[in-house]
Amino acid sequence: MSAEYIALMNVAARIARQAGDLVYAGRRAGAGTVQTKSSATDMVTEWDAASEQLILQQLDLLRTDDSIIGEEGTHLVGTSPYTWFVDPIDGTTNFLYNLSGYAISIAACIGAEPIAAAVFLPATRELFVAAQGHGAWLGSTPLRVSSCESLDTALIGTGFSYSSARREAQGQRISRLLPQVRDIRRCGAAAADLCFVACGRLDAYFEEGLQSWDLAAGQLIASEAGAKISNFSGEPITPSEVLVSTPGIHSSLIASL
Ligand code: LIP
Repeated sequence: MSAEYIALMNVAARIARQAGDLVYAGRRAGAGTVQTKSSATDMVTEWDAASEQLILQQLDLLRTDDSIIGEEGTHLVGTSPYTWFVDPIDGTTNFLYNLSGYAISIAACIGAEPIAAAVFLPATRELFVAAQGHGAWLGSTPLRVSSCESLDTALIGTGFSYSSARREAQGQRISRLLPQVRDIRRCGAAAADLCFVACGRLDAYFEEGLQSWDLAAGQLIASEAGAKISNFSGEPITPSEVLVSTPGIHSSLIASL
C-alpha cells in the first residue's frame, strides 16, 4: 500500500497548492462577499466556495471513484475505499482579516483514519505533507516534533468555539492552564496548529469542537512527525476533543486539561 499512499499524498499536495494560489490571489484582490453560518462569527467567503469547487473538480479528475466531504457542503459518495476530507480555507477569520494564518487542508482517509495528507499555507507558501508509515515533510525537510519535556517550558496552541456559550468554559480552562506553561498561542487554524506541532513551532495543541475536515490532514502530519495524539483523557482522538503534543508533555497536559 505504501506506493499508493505516497501517490495520494502527491495528489493532495498538488491540489492544495493550486487551491492555495487561487485563494491567495483572491485575498490580494479583496476577500469578496462574506456570509455567516453557525454564528455571527462563523464566516464563509466566496473564496472558501471557490477553493472547494477547484478541489472538487481536481479530485473528480484525478480520483474519480473516491468519496469527498468538504466543509462548504460537498458530500460525494464514491466506490473506492478512500474518502477525502477537505477544508478549503481553514482559518477563514484570519483570511478575512488578511492575517497569514490560513491553510488549505486535504486528507485521504480510509474510514476515519487519514493515510495521506497535505496542508498548504498560502501566505507563507509552506507545504506540509505526510503519508502513513512514511513520515511527514515541510517541503523536502523531514519533520520531527520538539524535544520539550516539561509543561512549564511548553508553548501551547489552542482555539475557541464559534459559540459564545462554550467560550466561557474554554476561557476558564485557559486561565487554569496559563500559569503552568511557557505561553499560549491562538493561531486561528487547526490545520496550521497541528503542522506547527509537527515541526516544533508549538510543543502542543489542543481544541474541542472541531470537524473532521479541520483535523484529518494535520493529525496525520503531526503523528508521522512523532506527536502523541489523543482526546483530553488520553483516549483515541476525535474531532470533538483534540490533544496533540510532543510525547514528553502529553501525560502532564492530560492531567492539566
Ligand atoms: C477554524 C479552526 C480553528 C478554530 C476556529 C475555526 P474554520 O476553522 O481551524 O482551530 O479555533 O474556531 O473552527 O472555520 O476557519 O475552517
